Amino acid sequence: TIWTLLLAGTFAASACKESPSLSDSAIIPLPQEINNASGSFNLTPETGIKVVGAGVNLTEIGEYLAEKLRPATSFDVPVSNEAGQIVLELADGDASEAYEIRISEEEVKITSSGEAGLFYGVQTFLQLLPREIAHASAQSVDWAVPAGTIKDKPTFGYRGSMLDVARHFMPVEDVKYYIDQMAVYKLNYLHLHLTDDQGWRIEIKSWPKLTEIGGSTEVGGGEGGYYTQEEYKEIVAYAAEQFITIVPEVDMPGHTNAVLASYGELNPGVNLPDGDLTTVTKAPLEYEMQLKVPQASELYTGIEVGWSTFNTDFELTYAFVDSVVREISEITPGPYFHIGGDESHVTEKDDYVYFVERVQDIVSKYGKTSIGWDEVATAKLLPGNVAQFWAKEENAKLAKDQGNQILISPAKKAYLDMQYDSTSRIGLHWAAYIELDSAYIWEPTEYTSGITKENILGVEAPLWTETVANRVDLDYLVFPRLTAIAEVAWTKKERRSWESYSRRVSAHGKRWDIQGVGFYRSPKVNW
Ligand code: TNX
Repeated sequence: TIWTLLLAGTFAASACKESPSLSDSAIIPLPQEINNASGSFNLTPETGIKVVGAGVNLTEIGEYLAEKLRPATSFDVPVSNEAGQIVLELADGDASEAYEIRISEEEVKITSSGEAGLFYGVQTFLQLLPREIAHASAQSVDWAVPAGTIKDKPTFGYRGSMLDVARHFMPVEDVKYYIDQMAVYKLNYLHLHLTDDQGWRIEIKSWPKLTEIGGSTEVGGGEGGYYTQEEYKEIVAYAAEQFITIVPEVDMPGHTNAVLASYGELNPGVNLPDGDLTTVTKAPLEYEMQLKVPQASELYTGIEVGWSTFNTDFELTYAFVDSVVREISEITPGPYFHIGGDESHVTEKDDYVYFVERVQDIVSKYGKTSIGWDEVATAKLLPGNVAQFWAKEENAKLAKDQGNQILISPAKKAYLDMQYDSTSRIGLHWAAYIELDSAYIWEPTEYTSGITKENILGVEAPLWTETVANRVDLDYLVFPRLTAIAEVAWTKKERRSWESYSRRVSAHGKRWDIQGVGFYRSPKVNW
């Protein structure tokens, strides 16, 4: 009869209904290789995690995954070395960020020869689950993951972001929140811009007034703040658990008013933006003493740049830098120390070069590698030191010609503090308006003429905070653009397309809604 035919037709249709395939998943950054298989793996109340191999942090990685799975599934998700359908296997070989995932109906197996690689495999796996996994409370959902295999590895070894905690101070909790978000997108370096004209944000035991005075305000005149060394160590450790290395920055010789306001003896006589000359600098000492006791500058809460400088002739300046580099290096396990070096518009050119070269030696004495904003390449860089390209191509070129590597942060593409368009509620626009498609569509190895893959250490997206006062502001400028930069840094150019990314980022928008991340709903995306 007609009814039998109709019924049969309905069954046939539902049997054929395509379940989503692995390559349709919304993974950011896009993995280098995805192959589909039929069927799916389902999380059930019995699913456990099995860790295999001799890594010191394997159980922690297993627990990290379990803690992400438990709230929304309400399953126990035990972690052990004995049994489990989700296997995290640390394979032999040099520690690597590359990983593979094999998903069958019975098992999910994540393999890497490095703990970082396993962690990235875990991040990818989490993004394969239905978005309800982002809820903090139990959801009734079919927890299916499409079968297939993923082979993945990063294009660049340094994938970073920067928080300017100097212009507006950010509490430890907000920094941890940012670290959590970076980890989702496989970013592995967090650069903390700890000092600027408006604030000094890290305790230095041998120079206590830096935080007492220099840490006491911020842009707009708020109360500022700083991290004690214990708190800084807590941030470093928290980041390390998610395979993120902290890069501390002390910006000098410019951007130093917070220092000069804290210690008058370091103040060369600051040419404040309104033109006040406060002290005499190069007079012979006896004469200077009769004339004027060096006087601290005033604290600054505006947003002008390029008007402050250390005196590069004072030996005390270098004694100061030595203590600061020593104390921070002692609590920084990562290899890099960022010396700033940008926009020193009131430092004589020769003085600037002399200063950068001396400071590099201090950093190297304490076992760290210097990174500096691109202007540092006008000095003779030590081998291995890094120039961070933000504005001047000719500086990137100078670094390359000296045989040094470049960290790519073009202000027109990677600056998270730029407005999206002229209507953006906060943000600056001196470099560009950066809509999401503009933040996505560029290629680090082609951006600067003459700078190719082997000259590039990696990519970093800085968030300057002149206009960013709190987490709501941060969310708005950072999301979704941070994910665009993360993909530019991770996924090879041939695999990237705006069409694919914009589809995937809309899926992330739904997760951000669940988590209460107040992202910018770019009109370029169908959210
Ligand atoms: C330039 S980028 C600066 C910062 C500002 C930023 C604002 C760089 C190395 N220096 O001091 O905060 O512009 O976008």
